[in-house]
This record gives sequence, C-alpha cells and structure tokens, in this order.
Amino acid sequence: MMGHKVEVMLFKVAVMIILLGSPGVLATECSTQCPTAFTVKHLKSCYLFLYAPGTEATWYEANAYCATQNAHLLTIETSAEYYYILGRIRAWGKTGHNVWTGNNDISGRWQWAGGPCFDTTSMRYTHWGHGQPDNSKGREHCIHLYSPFSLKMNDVACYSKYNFICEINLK
Ligand SMILES: [Ca+2]
Ligand SMILES: [Ca+2]
Repeated sequence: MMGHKVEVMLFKVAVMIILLGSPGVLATECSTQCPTAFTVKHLKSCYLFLYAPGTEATWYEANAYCATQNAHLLTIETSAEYYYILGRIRAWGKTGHNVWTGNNDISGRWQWAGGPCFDTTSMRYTHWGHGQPDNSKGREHCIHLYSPFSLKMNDVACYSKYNFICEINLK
C-alpha cells in the first residue's frame, strides 16, 4: 500500500515537471540568480507559483516537487515577505486559492522546511488566522495560506491538496 502511494506521488511529480517544462538549469549547486522558471524575484528570493490546474498537491508532494527545482516550499520570514506574496496573489486574481507554505510541526514544533540549498529554520514571523493554530482533530501539522481567512496562516492536514509556491533564497 505504501509502495503504491510513493509510486503515485512520484508519478504526479513527474507529470508536474512535464506540465511545467523542464527548467533551463537543474543546478546541483545553490543558485546565485533566479532560474528561468522562477519568474518572480523579490529581494534575495525567487518564487515559482504553481497555480496551473492539476498542480494541486499534498504538502509532501509539493515539498518533493520544490526539491526537484533545487528550491524549498515558500518560507515567510518577515511581514514584508508576507505582504509581498499576498500582493502577488491578489494581482493575479488568485485569492480564491489556498497555498501551501513550507511550515510544519511534524517534528513537534513549527519550523520552515529546508531544501537542497536552505536549512530548516524555526518560525519567528507568524500571521495566523483567528483562533489558529488549532490542530483541529489533532491532525493539522502543515501551514497554508487559507483563502477563507484572507490568506492568513492556518494549520491543516498535510494530506490536503493545494496549490503551492517554491522559493529559492539566492546565495
Ligand atoms: Ca522566504
Ligand atoms: Ca487549523
């Protein structure tokens, strides 16, 4: 059963790569400039927004996909970054979409998941929706930007499927 799940996940990641087109460079070293697919650059970060139909993914799938791009799931480390991302989502008319961040408390405390070129870091900046995090039914261990909460943070089950944003912190 587990093997089947992994196969399905790998298949979906492969489909997403095909849908998006392969990036110009699959760098093994950490990026000093934004790869072609990462069209949004702000301060020292590059962002890839995955909003295409069919790219909704579980937190685990999204996390794995970003790693294939030499990136990590969105890390919102400052209020400036939060409002910048919010502004982009609004500008594109995508406020109806829920968006994964890289934050999770799978290890027991909230932290931003690391990636190929980014270390796991503890959560300092927060922008929780009202009453969050509430760990509803004891199964909410990943954070998304929740559309009904005006894209404030909410903890939710990691197996939910949402759009997501990959980020690269430039060296
Ligand atoms: Ca960030
Ligand atoms: Ca919640």
